[in-house]
Amino acid sequence: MAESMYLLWVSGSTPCWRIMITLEEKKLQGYKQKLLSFEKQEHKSKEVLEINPRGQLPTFKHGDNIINESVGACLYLENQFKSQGNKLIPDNPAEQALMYQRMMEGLPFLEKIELVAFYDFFVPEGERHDSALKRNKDNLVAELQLLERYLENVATDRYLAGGFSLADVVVYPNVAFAFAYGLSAERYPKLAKYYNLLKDRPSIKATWPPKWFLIEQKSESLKDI
Ligand SMILES: N[C@@H](CCC(=O)N[C@@H](CS)C(=O)NCC(=O)O)C(=O)O
Repeated sequence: MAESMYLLWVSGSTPCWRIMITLEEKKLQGYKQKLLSFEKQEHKSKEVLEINPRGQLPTFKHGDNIINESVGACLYLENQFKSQGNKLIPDNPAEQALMYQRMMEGLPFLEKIELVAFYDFFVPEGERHDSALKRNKDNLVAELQLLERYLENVATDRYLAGGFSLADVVVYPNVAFAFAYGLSAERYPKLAKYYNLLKDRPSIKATWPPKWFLIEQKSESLKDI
């Protein structure tokens, strides 16, 4: 079954990582994959554009079914392979509601991180303003503080929405990304505990990005947040 799947990905992309974690959790190892390079503009190649007209990664196919949006792909895989591997959407209505809530509200988190970590990269020199950067930082701090509250009781098997679920598949890569860019474990102890508890989970360990995009230049950019 996994042989009919094809993932085009780039290292350090948290949307790509979500699909890879889900494939591991659902025991779909052996899928076809290709690691591409942004530096070489491979995400704008004919091969990618034919499957994903946005020219973005992840680009994902299962047989003739194309589902490039990372969260859509994770939901698709869970639905198609419900009884295979680990269950990622709980049945209990209260648990399911919490899972969807945490998963969906985790989506803008990545942009909030990037607007601080890559501020100089995204905003041309003449257009940078301290007030804009400060607003981006305040938004990120508010998000991180909320996550600290959500993770108040974090422990083994007690993550963002109870047991390991799609909420973690979606949000954890962004948390790891923030720590890779220097986020302080002292200032965000619950997030750090969450980060460390899941670091060695087989699906996460097996798919850990071999290189974070631009990390060479920006690895400390979140240290004062
Ligand atoms: N909403 C998409 C986001 C995909 C996305 O933004 N991918 C980035 C890498 S993380 C990309 O390909 N950027 C290059 C570009 O937009 O040209 C998803 O969750 O799958």
